[in-house]
Amino acid sequence: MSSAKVLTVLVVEDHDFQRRTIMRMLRSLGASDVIEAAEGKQALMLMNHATHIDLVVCDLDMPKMDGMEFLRHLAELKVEASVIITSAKDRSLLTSVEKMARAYGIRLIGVIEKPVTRHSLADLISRHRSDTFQTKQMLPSAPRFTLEEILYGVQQKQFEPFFQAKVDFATGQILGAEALARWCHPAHGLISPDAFIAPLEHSGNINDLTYLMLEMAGIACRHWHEQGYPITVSVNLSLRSLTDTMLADKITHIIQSTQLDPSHMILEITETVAMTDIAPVLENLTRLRMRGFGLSIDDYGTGFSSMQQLLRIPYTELKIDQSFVMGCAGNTTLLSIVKSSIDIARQLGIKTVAEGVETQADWEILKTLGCDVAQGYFIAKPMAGNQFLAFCRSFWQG
Ligand code: G
Ligand code: G
Ligand code: MN
Repeated sequence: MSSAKVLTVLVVEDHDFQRRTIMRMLRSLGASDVIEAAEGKQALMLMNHATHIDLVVCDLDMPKMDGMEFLRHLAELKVEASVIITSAKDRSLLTSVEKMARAYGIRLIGVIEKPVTRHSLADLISRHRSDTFQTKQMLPSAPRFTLEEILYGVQQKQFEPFFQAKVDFATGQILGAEALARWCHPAHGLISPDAFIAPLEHSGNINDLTYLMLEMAGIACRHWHEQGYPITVSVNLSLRSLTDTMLADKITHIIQSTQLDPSHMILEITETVAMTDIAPVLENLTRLRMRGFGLSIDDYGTGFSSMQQLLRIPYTELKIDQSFVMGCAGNTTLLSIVKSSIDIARQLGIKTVAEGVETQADWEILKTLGCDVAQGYFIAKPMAGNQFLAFCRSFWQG
């Protein structure tokens, strides 16, 4: 924490002794200002009146207002602070609280099982720092864009794919990369997908971006092949686009124009809640599979009728969602979900990809379980096209 500048932390904890302990640890970790509240109402008042709070460390089990209600009010206040939850409850319960907090739009950096240690706090605070650093890098002033601005950006081809490596657990070799859209805004710099995917999807304009991504990812992958790296590229497809029965032809056409063989492209589709219009989706995906494209079920485990979807669609790959992968080495609930996902994939004869591998410990256990492919910060973050080629050069095991 040597780079510590100002870090104002609010500790919400009803036990005096625990609260003081946490406050002491925070100070020793370089927090410049630590304020306290013994219960939720008082904390909310402080949030309303305090100048600025960067981080809230909040207990889950409190009398009067519990941690969950506190988080909901926090979300309603639309405060920018990051949140760390502490609790003595068991891990599976904490996982649902985590999901709830995220669903409320809380910037949750993690959950600490009590007793809180200096080490676990230090770990999450450094994550907070890199998060805010990244957010600042990506979104200088967190601009919000109108649909017109986004569409203009797409039309001007201001979007480009960043690439995140996918690596073979068994050999450590690079197998491919996932293309993740970034908007290189002429005035605001790099903008991440949360600012543009949803507006494009909801307005029925996501195809414009998808086509651009397919073309640029295809060209990049073709280039990697020419440079001696015969790897795959994965592109995210919005389920919405798949209701148009012309999509498969359009995609085939684009990939043909880049001279990439479809067997080197994987299309990732997120499983979502009950699809009513499943017939055209099946037609598109089956046609794409027949033409040699790989099909990946993205964010597996977060959707609805997982099993049913798997049986209907000829997937070649299953991507275990990062919410189950991160920290699975130290969490029996997560681990059992990961295991059963690997089992299902094995029974279906398709590959498993663990997304969100961040630590050596998670890498080791996933490898032992027989997971095929790793993707995550432990290996590499998404990077620009030219950087990715340099990464291949340094990482390649020829
Ligand atoms: O790095 P990351 O922040 O890139 O991506 C956030 C989310 O945006 C992910 O869920 C990812 O699937 C989605 N995403 C990234 N690029 C694309 C894209 O080109 N098309 C679609 N539909 N989703 C994308
Ligand atoms: O398409 P999908 O929802 O699977 O998009 C992957 C998302 O996960 C991207 O936003 C990508 O940046 C992010 N991601 C990939 N690996 C990691 C990781 O190890 N840690 C975290 N926090 N995010 C990751
Ligand atoms: Mn994906």
